[in-house]
Amino acid sequence: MAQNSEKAQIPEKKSLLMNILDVDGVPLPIVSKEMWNKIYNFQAKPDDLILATYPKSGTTWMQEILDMIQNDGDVAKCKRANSLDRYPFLEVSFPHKEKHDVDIAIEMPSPRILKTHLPSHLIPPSIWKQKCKVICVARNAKDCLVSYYHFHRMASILPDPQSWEEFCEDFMSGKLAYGSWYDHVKGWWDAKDKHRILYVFYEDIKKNPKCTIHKVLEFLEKTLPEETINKIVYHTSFDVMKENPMANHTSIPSYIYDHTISKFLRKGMPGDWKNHFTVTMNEKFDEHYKKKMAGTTLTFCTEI
Ligand code: PPS
Repeated sequence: MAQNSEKAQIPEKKSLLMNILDVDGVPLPIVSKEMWNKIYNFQAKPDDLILATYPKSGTTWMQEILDMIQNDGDVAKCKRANSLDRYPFLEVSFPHKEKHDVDIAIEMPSPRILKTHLPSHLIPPSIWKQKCKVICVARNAKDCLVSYYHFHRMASILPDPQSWEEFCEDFMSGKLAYGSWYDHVKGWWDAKDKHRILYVFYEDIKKNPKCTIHKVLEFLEKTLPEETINKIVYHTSFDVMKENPMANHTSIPSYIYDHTISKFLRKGMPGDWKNHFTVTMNEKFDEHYKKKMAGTTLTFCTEI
């Protein structure tokens, strides 16, 4: 793997995540591949809530919303630990944790909120069998790509992006960790017709967070006073989360996330892609996008 001299180095014994290997044709971090049997055979419980996203689509944001809902708007409770330590990713292991997240998930008391970047066809079958509720957050491809690029720059657990142009090519051909954005969003979109899935869009949360919170509450069959909902809107806004060390990932060791290179909560705005795409790149991307998304009813907005 190419090393980026800008990046802090992970201590040697912890450098497990960095290579990407295929599982069923989908590139996954090596820590997912190594634990694949355990991950795929994970035993879900009926009251597990699954948060499924392609990377950089608003996972941390929705997690904060869900945590606030689960804790009835108690901000102090939501600051009990940093985002990564509050709820596990099913398929990931982080160098600062003693255990793989799948083991943390197994031991976690219910009610559990479990995150995953897995495409719908690789999800542990017990999640479907137990009829777990799934909240899927999707974000437009261009902003997702830009965010993923900057994340690869600052996260030592991922391979370095060679150049912006090459990174774009890798995104379009589905070579990045978790594979094709196109297949991922379409796969979950189709799955929503067969399972208990609430599919929401990053751009819609941004446009009207309160409306999304209401949808989530309805999906979870929960009610909260309007005052608490207003509190959740405020606490989970970009500006507030950006200053919250338990939500902005600054409490994660800098050898994992180097915020001097790029912030985890970076722009938080639909449309930032315009600051990165050239006209030529944009035309090429749009043409490719049209082919990949032909025949689906799934549509995104790329600015608000
Ligand atoms: S990860 O690493 O896959 O879990 O990343 P993820 O949390 O899915 O996505 C990170 C991007 O989401 C933005 N974000 C937000 N945007 C708006 N409002 C709020 N509250 C918020 N919280 C996180 C975050 O800034 C990343 O996007 P970019 O475009 O890089 O800023």
